[in-house]
Amino acid sequence: MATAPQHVTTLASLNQPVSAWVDEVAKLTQPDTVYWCDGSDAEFQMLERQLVARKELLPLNANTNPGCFLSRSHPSDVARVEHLTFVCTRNKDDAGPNNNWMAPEQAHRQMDELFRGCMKGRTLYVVPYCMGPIDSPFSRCGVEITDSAYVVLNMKIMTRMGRAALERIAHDGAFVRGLHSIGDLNPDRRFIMHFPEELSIKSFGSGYGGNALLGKKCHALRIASWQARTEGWLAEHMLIVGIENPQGEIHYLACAFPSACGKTNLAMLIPPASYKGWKVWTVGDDIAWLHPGKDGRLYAINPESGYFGVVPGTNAKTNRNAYETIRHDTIFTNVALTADNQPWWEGLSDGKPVIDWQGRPYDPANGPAAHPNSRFTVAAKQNPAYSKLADAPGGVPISAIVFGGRRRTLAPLVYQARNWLHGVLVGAGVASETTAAATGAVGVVRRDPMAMKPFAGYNFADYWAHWINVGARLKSPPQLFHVNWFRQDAAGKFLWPGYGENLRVLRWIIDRCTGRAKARDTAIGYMPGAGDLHLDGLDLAPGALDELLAVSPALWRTELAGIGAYMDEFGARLPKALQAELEDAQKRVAGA
Ligand code: OXD
Ligand code: MN
Repeated sequence: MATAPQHVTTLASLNQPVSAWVDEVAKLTQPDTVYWCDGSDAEFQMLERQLVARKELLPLNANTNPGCFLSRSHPSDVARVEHLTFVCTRNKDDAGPNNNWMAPEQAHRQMDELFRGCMKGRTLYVVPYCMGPIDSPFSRCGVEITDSAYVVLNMKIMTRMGRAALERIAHDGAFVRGLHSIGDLNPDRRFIMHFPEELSIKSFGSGYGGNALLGKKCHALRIASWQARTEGWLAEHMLIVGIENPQGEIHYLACAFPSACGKTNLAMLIPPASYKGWKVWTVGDDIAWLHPGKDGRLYAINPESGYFGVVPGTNAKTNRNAYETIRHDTIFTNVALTADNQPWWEGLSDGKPVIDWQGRPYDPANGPAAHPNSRFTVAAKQNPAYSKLADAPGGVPISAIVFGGRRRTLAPLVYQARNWLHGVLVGAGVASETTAAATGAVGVVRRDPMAMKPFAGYNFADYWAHWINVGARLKSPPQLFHVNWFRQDAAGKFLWPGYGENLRVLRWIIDRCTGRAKARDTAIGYMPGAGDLHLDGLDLAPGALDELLAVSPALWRTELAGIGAYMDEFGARLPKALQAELEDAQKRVAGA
């Protein structure tokens, strides 16, 4: 093994339990070199240079996109792999019917065989990271060991990574252990295993963000949701956004939508022209850790420090903030290239692709030029709408929690739950059409409670019970809502324009929280009447608003029966209160 440079020895000596674990992993994986990451900019640039020299990172046009690079993944490694993702608890029922399960001993045995000798000829990078602001009591730390320098670069952007995190680990005395190798990228030897009882993760055979950046989905959602239940908080697949009205009053919303359903766009929304004086502040675009505060409100931090966002569809009109954010110092993964080496993707208004995401001359017969799940990785601080409170150790107070999904039919533009328990039912009943963020068929409606189907690290029945308990501890809980930006008419045309116009719906939501807006009491919850939304300057197709705000009792009877059948899968563990709430909802719809 190569001798460690001086600063590396110093880092290793900062933390005995981490270095003991690193030694153990190095013995198993047999790397040529062990490198402890300090998280400095110099280190980031050194790794970039190494990847460029190996042609694993392509510098993009330095005039138009300074500091930007393109990475191309193996064509079979472009998304999360839910069928290869496991939660390994001693008792199978603790993982629940919502997770793939394997006994921990078997999973360790199988993974250790894959990891044995897998880093020969490679460098083992030790990546200490902190999820959340370094000085927040709500933050939690981990160490990822990986043999991918691309992962190190992404972890530096997405987390507080390096020396400061290692110092915090020494202080906390606990950390999540994440072991990752890209292996040989063979999908038959690809597994993402979680051991919540041991606070550890083993991921092999993929370099894709959601499978390989272990701080993100694996730690901040699957392991953290387990930790959160033990410690009395919530780890959720939610953006956090601050909406400031012209009077300077700011309300923070946490919104749970499934992957690739516009969380990044909503978190960075640009107000419509007629909303003069309104401002939108991004706290987070993907994950929220929510803690009951001493004042009885719920407070949120964003555990991440960067965005790993879906690129296609991003342009100056749909999301000008994201568009500005990714103009420099951004890692693009699986986008196409123009003749002058600029990144290109479907939905970008200018330029033409000449090279597709696989590096081939672009030919429309091969499909889209950029992969539909192509991504940008970029520091959150580059966002022009970055909230001043994004790094606040105590987080931001949440006025409303908004659930949503991608539904062509059924779910109206917006409705409000009657109370917290009804809101838990609304969240538990979320269903959405699948997207390219995970491998498998796209556009199929599936149950995705609280947008956490791929990410809850334990049995959903226990998770819903935990939600109910957290609500009971809040004197001033957030109001709970459901939205659907994706309703279509009979011809398949979207009824609602989405993007910046969504602020009109968020305004009604905030006004409901402050008691300023009126609502109709309907069979599924409180809804705006046509005159209750501020739609000035918006040109909706005739009849569109009526359709967007319509509730079909017949369709809802079928939907609630479907939710009931889904919940039955959880058997006796399903909270009785949730079952009773469902029966009440069914009665209301039956009588409508
Ligand atoms: C993501 C996802 O990358 O949800 O955020 O897949
Ligand atoms: Mn996500």
